[in-house]
This record gives sequence, structure tokens and C-alpha cells, in this order.
Amino acid sequence: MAEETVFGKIVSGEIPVEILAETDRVIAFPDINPQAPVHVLVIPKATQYRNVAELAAGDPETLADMVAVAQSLADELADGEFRLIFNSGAGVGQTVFHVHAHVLAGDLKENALV
Ligand code: DGP
Repeated sequence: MAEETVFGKIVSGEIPVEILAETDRVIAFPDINPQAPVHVLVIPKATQYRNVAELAAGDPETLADMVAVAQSLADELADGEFRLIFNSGAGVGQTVFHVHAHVLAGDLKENALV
């Protein structure tokens, strides 16, 4: 069983966020520390996957759902183009060990890598 993270508390409703998109499997909400004009996090409701490789192996349909939600957010909030980032490991900057996609869109600086 994975340790509870801040995103687990967001999924359960314990920490309120502005939900920008929701499916049976995923939710999307603004990053608390935005690095781009549009910076949204898309996360699975399931809490046991710590990173994108674990999710791809364990529940690829949810990973596909996350990508589809990223596209619809970029269509809705920007011009349809977006950068999708999954930090995977503390050494590359992952701080929350509940898999999440950073969706960056709008006028991106080249170094907006989160
Ligand atoms: P990463 O470094 O890839 O693990 O990104 C974690 C992101 O999560 C970071 O950009 C800040 C964001 N974040 C952390 N806590 C909260 C929170 O309570 N609410 C929201 N909206 N975002 C959070």
C-alpha cells in the first residue's frame, strides 16, 4: 500500500481544489505553483501508482485517459498545443509520489520543464 500523499487527500476531498476536468478515472486541477500560463495537474483517482511507469504497467487505460484529458484542457484553455511532463523520481524533481502529469500550455518559456 502506498503512503498517503497530498494528492490522495485531494482525491478524497480532504484538501479542496478547483476541479477543471474529471472522468471516472482521473481529475485535473491547477498546480499550486504555476510555471506557465496554463499549468494543470492531471492525476488518477487510484492512489497506488507512484510514477508513470507503474501506471503504464498496471493501468494503461488510465494513462490514456490522462493524455486525453490533457488534450481537452489544452483545447479549452489554450490553442490545443501542450507540453506533458511526468517527473519520475526524487532525483529529477518529483516531490509527490502519486503519479501526475503536468500539463503546460500557453506561451511557454523553453525552460518551463517544471
Ligand atoms: P512534482 O515536482 O512533479 O512532484 O510536482 C508536484 C506538483 O504538485 C508541484 O508543481 C506543486 C504541486 N502541488 C503540491 N501540493 C499541492 C496542493 O496541495 N495543491 C495543488 N493544487 N498543487 C500542489
